[in-house]
Amino acid sequence: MTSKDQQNSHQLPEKIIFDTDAGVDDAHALLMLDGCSPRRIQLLAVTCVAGNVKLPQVLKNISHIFGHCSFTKVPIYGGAGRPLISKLPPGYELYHGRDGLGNTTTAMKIAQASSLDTSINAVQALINLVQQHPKEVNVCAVGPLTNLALAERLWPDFSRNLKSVCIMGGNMYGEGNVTPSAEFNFYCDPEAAHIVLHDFKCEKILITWELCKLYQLPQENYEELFRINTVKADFLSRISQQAVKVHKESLQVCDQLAAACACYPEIITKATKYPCKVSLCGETRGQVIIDRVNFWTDFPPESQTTIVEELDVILEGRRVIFIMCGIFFCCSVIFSGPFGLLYGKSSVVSIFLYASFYQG
Ligand SMILES: [Ca+2]
Repeated sequence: MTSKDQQNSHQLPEKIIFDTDAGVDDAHALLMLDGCSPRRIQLLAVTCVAGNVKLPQVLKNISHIFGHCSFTKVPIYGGAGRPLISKLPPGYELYHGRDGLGNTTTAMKIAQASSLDTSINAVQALINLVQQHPKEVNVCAVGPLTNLALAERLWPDFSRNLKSVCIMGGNMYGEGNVTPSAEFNFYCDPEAAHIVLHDFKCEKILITWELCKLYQLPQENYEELFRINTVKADFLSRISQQAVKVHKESLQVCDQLAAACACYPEIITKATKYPCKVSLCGETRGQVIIDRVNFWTDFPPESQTTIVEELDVILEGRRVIFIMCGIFFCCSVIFSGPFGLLYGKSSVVSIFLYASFYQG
């Protein structure tokens, strides 16, 4: 990035680590980060964790995704192969496919990404990178939080030296998607989620399951996106076919929102900080418990979590595409055609994805 670019973007790119379990929405999110790089973000590393699929398949999937983006030199690290205490639950195969990417990789021999670094574990890589860039690193965490919890336990100053962590996981009204009360990422490793929500001392932004349900991508939008004639659009279309078979009327958007908020936190228009914990027992295991009425008087204020309640995806989304595509406002007519104001809450995702596709 030239100094002129930096001047134009009014700020240095944010340093981001993408912590992932490599499902379909993780792939969308990673390509969105690609669309924001290098102008808005600098991706320091991809750290992998077992979740949607087992760890070897996560690494295979990330290698596959890297074949469709420009992050070829970004190091990939393998992390926790299972949750801290519980057994990894079955992934949502019906949606993500047996391989996590819509059954598109099962029969394929995928070349290992050249940037896969097996010399250290993802947990150590997280610690090293935060030590190299204290208070500058933002983690976008879109899988179970096992790697982050282990990093905090290995180095107790880990979270204190993070800039922020933007998490897709948990819930704000107790609604679940794998049990009546638990969302998948938090249900995979409730103890790890509890450590992050209770102990982490950096800014924590939580993109909950209920928020994601508000911003699904309607069928007419995702079909339009998948028809765009680029390598990225073709890839995302192929890996998403299994998912849209299950929910034909809309494409579920989860990890994409975490990536959007990590790159453009200004799209968050309504959010409240609360003391949060995670239920570790019984039928509510994995559910986020939010203290909205100040029962936990000893809860440290620096450990509170920001629960995102609304996103202004329309205006900011339009601005985002101008920044990412490097075009002037007068071109907005061209780009806001099918993805403009009329599409309401889903526009940001359309626009982010569109920008990713547009770049190629
Ligand atoms: Ca994920």
